[in-house]
Amino acid sequence: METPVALTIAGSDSSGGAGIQADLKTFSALGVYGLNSVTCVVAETPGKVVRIEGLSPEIVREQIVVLMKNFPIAAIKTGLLYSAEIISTVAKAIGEFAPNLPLVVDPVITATGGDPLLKRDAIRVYESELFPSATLITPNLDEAKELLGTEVTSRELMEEAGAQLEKKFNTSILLKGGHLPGKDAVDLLFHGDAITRFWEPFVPGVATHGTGCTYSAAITAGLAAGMSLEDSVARAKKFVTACIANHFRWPAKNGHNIDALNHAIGKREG
Ligand code: PXL
Repeated sequence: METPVALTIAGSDSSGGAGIQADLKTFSALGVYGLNSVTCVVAETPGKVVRIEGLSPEIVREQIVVLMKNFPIAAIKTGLLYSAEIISTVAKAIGEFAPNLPLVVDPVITATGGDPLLKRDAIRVYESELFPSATLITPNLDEAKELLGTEVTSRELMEEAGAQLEKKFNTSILLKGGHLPGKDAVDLLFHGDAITRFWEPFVPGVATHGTGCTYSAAITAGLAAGMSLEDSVARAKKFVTACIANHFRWPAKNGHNIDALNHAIGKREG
């Protein structure tokens, strides 16, 4: 069988565990050939964003167009899109060249360490221009708060918030509850009339980033290979948990150890 091809449109993480780098490693581990359109370059470690520079909307578009014209792309994901202009450009390019492909939108707003990644005025453009094309949107609880204006602090509130998001944006929602206290990290998929629950043991004590990027890339890899949305999410949940459980750790240079996701785990198991 031909190797499936997926495209990620996202930012570059200099520390390699999140962003484009996480997406490409994930695609590779799951047997999918990964293409990319870089939106911005982030100088950072897993805990601290030092500087972000956006690329021009023109070069973001050109990367997408040249790939669309030449590769049999089967699914797309978006990660950090940086600015309102880039979101708008990406939405238009997808509308023009790939209106019917599965599209997973990870609405990246803030880094795991709390540093802002997306410009504030960009959230409304996400809602009006990109969400209408999405097959699936994958907010964590902080992002759900930005999108709904209400805090989501319990499993019960997750059920309400997910249903509201599905209705508001008229598409499937994976609401990720990994930040709630508890021994399991529980996520809810709102897809049509069904709510499906996915859970894996929460892996404590790992200070890393890129789990959201990895999760949405793994879902995209499943869709690119023709798997259903539910099966793609189920496999992706196990994959991201394995990447965390098998994390790398290097000794501190300035008091904090550095942890990073291990995306090669899928290959090791296979
Ligand atoms: O984890 C969110 C994220 C997404 N994209 C890029 C990032 C990060 C986190 O740091 O650097 C490029």
